Amino acid sequence: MARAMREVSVVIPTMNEEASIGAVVDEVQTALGGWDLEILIVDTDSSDRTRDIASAKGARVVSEPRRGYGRAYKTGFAAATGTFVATLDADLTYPANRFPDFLAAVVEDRADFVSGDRLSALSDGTMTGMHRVGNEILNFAFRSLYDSGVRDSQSGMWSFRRSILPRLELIHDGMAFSEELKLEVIRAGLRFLEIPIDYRVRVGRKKIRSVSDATGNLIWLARKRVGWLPRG
Ligand SMILES: Nc1nc2c(ncn2[C@@H]2O[C@H](COP(=O)(O)OP(=O)(O)O)[C@@H](O)[C@H]2O)c(=O)[nH]1
Ligand SMILES: [Mg+2]
Repeated sequence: MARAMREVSVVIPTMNEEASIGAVVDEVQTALGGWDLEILIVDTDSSDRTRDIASAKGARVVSEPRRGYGRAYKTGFAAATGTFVATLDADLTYPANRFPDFLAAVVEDRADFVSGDRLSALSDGTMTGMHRVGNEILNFAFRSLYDSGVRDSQSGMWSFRRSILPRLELIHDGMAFSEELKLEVIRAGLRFLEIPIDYRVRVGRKKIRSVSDATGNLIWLARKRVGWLPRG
């Protein structure tokens, strides 16, 4: 049966996030109370109560057994029905209450893609020193290789019109999906806007392997720059 089109689909990847997913769904529902809203949880084999909590609160749970942050987003985007798409992590780090500002920029046609910038106003202790340094190395590489002014290349809070997706070539299944998406938006000639946001301390255990994911992202950035990428 075809699903009714929604105004906005909020896509949230999850893997064992029972400590935070309920509060994240609550925050999204509060923030977007005035919108015709669907919340999609894209879940990879959670063995805790993540799925139950999300569905009890009215979210739709989409199963994606294939591992990977990027894989989860591609599946979630394909399942979304909204005219607009908004995203964030399931770990309570991103401020869902800023979604109205993000979406307003797209609705009012000030931007095609809005991304939260966590780094311009980062409070002490929110990211570990290593996490911060890793982010800055990746941002430096991103800006140098692509001559772009993007401040926070690894941010995962976005809003955009779903109709831009066919213009983007999204290949990466892992954490580098975040930078790939931003680069594709820019490459497609779409208007990219960053909005500074408050970033909070993570609830629950992080899923990235900081050093190997960061190294993988760096190698991937360089390969994309020279057009030498594995397909599929
Ligand atoms: N479905 C799915 N979600 C994932 C996977 N890896 C990470 N996530 C989710 O993606 C989001 C980002 O992961 P997180 O550990 O917070 O990474 P960080 O914010 O970069 O430190 C969280 O909501 C995770 O639960 C995966 O393989 N599958
Ligand atoms: Mg996170």
